[in-house]
Amino acid sequence: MNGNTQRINIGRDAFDVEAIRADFPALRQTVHGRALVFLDNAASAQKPFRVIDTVRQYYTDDYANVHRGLHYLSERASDAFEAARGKVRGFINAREDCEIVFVRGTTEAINLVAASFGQSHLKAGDEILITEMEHHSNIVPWQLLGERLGTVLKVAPVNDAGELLMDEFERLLGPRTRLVAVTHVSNALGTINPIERIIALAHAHGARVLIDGAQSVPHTAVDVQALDCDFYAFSGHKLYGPTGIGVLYGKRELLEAMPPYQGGGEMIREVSFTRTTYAELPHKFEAGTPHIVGAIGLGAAIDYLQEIGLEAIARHEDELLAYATARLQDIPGLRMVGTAARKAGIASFLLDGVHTHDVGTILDRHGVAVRAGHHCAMPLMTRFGVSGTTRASFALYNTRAEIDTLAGAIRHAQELFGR
Ligand code: 7TS
Repeated sequence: MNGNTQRINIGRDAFDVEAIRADFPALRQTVHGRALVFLDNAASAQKPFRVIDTVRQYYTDDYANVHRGLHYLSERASDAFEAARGKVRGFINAREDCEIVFVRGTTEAINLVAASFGQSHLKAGDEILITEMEHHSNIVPWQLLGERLGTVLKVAPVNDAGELLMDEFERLLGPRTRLVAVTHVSNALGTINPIERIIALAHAHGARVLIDGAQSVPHTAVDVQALDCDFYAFSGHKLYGPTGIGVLYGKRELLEAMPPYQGGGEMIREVSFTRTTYAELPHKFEAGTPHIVGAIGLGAAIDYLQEIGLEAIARHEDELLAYATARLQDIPGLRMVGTAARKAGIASFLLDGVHTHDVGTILDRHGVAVRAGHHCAMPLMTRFGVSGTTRASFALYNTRAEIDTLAGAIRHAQELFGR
């Protein structure tokens, strides 16, 4: 791979999936003697040369700590780090760069809001409304907060298709609801939630809204100003960027009214043993040396996606999902879990008489990487009366031929288990 750097073909007219695949070196390998078919993208996506090269270049030539020394390299690193923040701002159309807080990922973003917004804006008896389809990252922080503050967690149910029951959601919004925390796209089912309506309803009740965007930003353009959400959280590693970097967007006036999440370097203005004052946004929330190169790599991932176009990516993935749904539903003994009318590129399924982990293992022998299990959404699995599912999740580099391989491998699993 060294010196074999490929650049994407900017300005492709049609969506050229083979050219895109060539941008992702990991996709060239074989697994158990078969071409890798990577369908575990909801867990984490592979990285294009653009990201790999950017990270390599910054560690090689431009590396220094940010916002500290006045020396040349530190200034260069600081500029690149802040430029990455600007790219994220543009990507989700936030109003100001200072509304973009770099964190480790979606999980840390939500924990930051729970700790900081929770401490400053919530008290015992206040209600936080989530849904039955949340990832554990959007459940457990609210439970921890409840243990500390006595806040109450309310949960809006889903129907058998895995769609949020909006009547129930509305009924659960009440005078004590202070925060609504909802996933944009379900990682286990693929359901796209009607977040525009959710945000409008929550605001009409005086509640703030946090959107968990971990599964949405890779697949759809997001405009936080148009949405008018108060917080939006996502992870870099699902967006073809590095691990260990993520984003919390928050409206400026809210972030300003919230206390720091962690204390340390970078987040202060002045420190004495009796009193410390804090830095301006967003640094108030970025204690310690940040994941400098992670942020810069995330900026490169955003550049890459924007050159291809989020709309073109969404079209490609919608087409893949439709094809996969048709192919899988054709398999006798296979049941889809999550059949919402609006879905992003996730196909969760069960096979009669074959344990999900066995399905995952046999698919792996065919070179097909999927996730099998509860997908960090145990309450949702309980709602569907299952312990887990097998999940294929699609990315911009997947193809119909790969879905054919998936379908063939599923049939092989059935044969092995005598179905
Ligand atoms: N929220 C959603 C909706 C997610 O899908 C995930 C990760 C998270 C939060 C947490 O993100 P992190 O980057 O902080 O870990 N989801 C998955 C998954 O579906 N399989 O592995 C991780």
